[in-house]
Amino acid sequence: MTCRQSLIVAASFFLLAPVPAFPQEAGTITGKIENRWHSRDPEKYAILVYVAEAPGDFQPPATPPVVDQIEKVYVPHVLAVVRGTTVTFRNSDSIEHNTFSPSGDGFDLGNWMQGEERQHQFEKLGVHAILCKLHPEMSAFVIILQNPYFAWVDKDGSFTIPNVPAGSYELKVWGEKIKDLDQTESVEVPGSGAATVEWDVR
Ligand SMILES: [Cu+2]
Repeated sequence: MTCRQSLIVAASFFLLAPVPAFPQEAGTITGKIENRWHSRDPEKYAILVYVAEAPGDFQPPATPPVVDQIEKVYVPHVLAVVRGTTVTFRNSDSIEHNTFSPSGDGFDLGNWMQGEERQHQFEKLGVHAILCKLHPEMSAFVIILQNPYFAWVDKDGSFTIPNVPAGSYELKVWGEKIKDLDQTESVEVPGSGAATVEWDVR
């Protein structure tokens, strides 16, 4: 191969090399939430902050998250996942349990024994109260979201939602003690860096 031919080969290789996809501009939503119930007991009165709606289709996780039943308590007590996610409900107790939801999708997985699991694929957006017909004191919440841009508020009220595509969004909150679930906060996410939100949640 002549020097000239080598140059042509090298040049065509360069031209044919895959062009990396233009990276989508994304920023972070960070902020602080004030809420009297959450500041009283951040674990008991957990607060979820989420982007109400974002463009695009979002894939549920390949591995179904698990909600366990341990000593007559649902663990975790609250779970937030995107629409279409299948959740595994497990019974780790030596007694029989049931799992049903009177809200959202509205389903009853029946009763089952220790070591067994049942699954439900969640389709309706919003809050699903999870209950056991055999033990009225047992409860959990599965929150079905349109997109994966959400965060649980830290003990001190702060939160961070990373990698949100640049754009204008409405933030919403969910918590067991939050009365007005329609209250929103507008946020403008930059192409890089952070948008900061200070939010007094009723
Ligand atoms: Cu039970």
